[in-house]
Amino acid sequence: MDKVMKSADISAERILEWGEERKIDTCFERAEKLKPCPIGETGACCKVCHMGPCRLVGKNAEEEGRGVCGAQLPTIAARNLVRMIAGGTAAHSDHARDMAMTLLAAATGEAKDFKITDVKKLYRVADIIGIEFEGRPVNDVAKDVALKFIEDFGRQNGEINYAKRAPKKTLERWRKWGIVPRGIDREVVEAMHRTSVGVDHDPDHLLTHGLKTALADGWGGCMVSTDITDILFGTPRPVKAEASFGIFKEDEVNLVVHGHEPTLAEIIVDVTYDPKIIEYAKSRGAKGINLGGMCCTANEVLMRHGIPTAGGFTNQELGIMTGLVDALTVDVQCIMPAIAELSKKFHTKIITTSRKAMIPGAVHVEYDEHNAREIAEKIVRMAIDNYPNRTKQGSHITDKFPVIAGFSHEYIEYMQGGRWRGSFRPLNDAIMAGRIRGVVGLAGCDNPRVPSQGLHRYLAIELIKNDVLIVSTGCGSAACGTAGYLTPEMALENAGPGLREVCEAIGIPPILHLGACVDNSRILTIATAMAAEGGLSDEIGGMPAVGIAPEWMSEKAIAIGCYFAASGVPVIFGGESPVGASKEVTKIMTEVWFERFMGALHFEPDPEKMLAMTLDYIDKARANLKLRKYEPGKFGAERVLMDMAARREIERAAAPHAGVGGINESEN
Ligand code: SF4
Ligand code: MSK
Repeated sequence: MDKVMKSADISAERILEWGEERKIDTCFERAEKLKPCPIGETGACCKVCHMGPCRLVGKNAEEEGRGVCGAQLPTIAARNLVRMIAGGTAAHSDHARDMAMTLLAAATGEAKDFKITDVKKLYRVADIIGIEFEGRPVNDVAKDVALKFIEDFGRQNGEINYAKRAPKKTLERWRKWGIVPRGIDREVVEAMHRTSVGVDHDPDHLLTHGLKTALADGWGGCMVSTDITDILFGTPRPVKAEASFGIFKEDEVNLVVHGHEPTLAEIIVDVTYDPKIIEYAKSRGAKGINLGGMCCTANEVLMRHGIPTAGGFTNQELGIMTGLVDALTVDVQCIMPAIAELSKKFHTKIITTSRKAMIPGAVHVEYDEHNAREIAEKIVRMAIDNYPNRTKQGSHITDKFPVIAGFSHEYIEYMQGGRWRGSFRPLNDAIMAGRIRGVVGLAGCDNPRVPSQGLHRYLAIELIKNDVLIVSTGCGSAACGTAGYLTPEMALENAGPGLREVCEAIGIPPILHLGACVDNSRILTIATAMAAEGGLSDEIGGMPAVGIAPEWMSEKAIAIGCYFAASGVPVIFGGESPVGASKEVTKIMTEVWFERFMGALHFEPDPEKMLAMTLDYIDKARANLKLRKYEPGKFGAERVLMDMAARREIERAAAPHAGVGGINESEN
């Protein structure tokens, strides 16, 4: 990061320069013009009633300042944060609800275009939540699984289904502090109630409910969504694809899926392979149809079908500015309303599809899971019909990089021993021996208020140099992908000696792309498996593991950060702290949460300090676990890592007629 740029992505920067010459505004210019309000930014503004907004500023604001009702700064900052958690939880969990409804409709035959793709995963999930599956028709099991998950939203008392999936000691901590979620909707509603005027004023009490709500997101909404998506569309395993603006083709119809929910996008993928649709594209002068993605819908179809991605959040306007996007179809979340106005300068058609999300200026084609294929076909035809309208207007920047994505929990287990011996033992052993120093979840949005994607990239390189294995999700993955970081060669070129050996032996990149924002739940289940495997911590807390969201912007990121903290992971966010005005709230979220849950949520704008804090947390966890002190290039004894060829040999011997390529070949 020698030069201060708007984006650390060279292609993005070139498109921005092209746009600047033509006075085309993007989020980058708007971020420059519109500085954040310093009072709201640090959590010191309350507007939950119309006696306010009350802004608690000044030297003694924390001790002496009061709003009109008498609320003090810690109460106000805590309330603001809890409302962010509630917003983020609502977003992920409403997505999960839609997935559960689709599973139910697929199981009952009402959504004829959907089917159960991964039966093995369905059975695994059924087993965890106590649904009988042996000897029963697949759709009956799927229906019961869907109904049981739907209960998680409206349950009034008790515990969400997946609470019991957490390590026993982690669950005990949650029970001790009263933060096991009852039902997802209940926790969100209670968060809104407690933070409305004149209700809960104790910052610690408020934040404790914030953690309960966040856990409803992580171990409820996100985990439910990940698992149902795998059941419906297949559990990901590594696929090769490409990333950045060069995924768009000059001579084909470019259709982009953007947002978060994978259901419509999955059917669109299918439609683009339909020979009659391809013929239709050719009749309009194109050589074919090229599907690409943006943000987390991109991550979903990238992981399962190798559909290329144009990148994350801040790339959405820039994608349109290539002039090559014939249609951009959006579902929900992280969609900038600015794209509708921007698209008028080009030929791009913006198509909104969710009944929950419309944008003035966009065309609305409402998605309905009962009629998915017909709607998907209509959208693809709209893109094709718009292809002849393409003009020369546009930056036509076309760089791209190879990526490997698709590392589900199940595949990571498989790659450490194969179909018959899969486990997390080799990973735990490599950490114990000091070959891998620790694990970092690099997640969250990219943000135009910093050199966008730059903090992700800086931290990714520095961490792997330090033998830290990275698991990434959401726009963090996109930032790494559009830099060419998601390839095994990355390990050869940049990883420390221990991590490089591990990556070479298994044939993996040092940065594992785990999926979309909701797939942060995969990190929770991986950490749980590592705890169960033994040799490290017997709960998620205490592992040499840290979560980082260096460029976060969304309320969802706050909910994710808090569910990791409550699960026992120290988390470091970039940017100004949204509770920075209150020392008391900051102390609760760092020191008090660490004492209770072994997790914390820090905010640190300086990337070098973020890196130092991360390595410090990892090294302290190693010391507390009495693991070998990490020294680059010096390792303790550990079992030999099996390479891919050795693993296949074992599988051939154990099951000579079975496929050897993946975890659930027969079902996918
Ligand atoms: Fe002001 Fe209290 Fe109303 Fe908040 S709740 S806006 S602090 S009067
Ligand atoms: S899309 S929440 S900008 S990660 Fe999941 Fe990216 Fe953040 Fe949205």
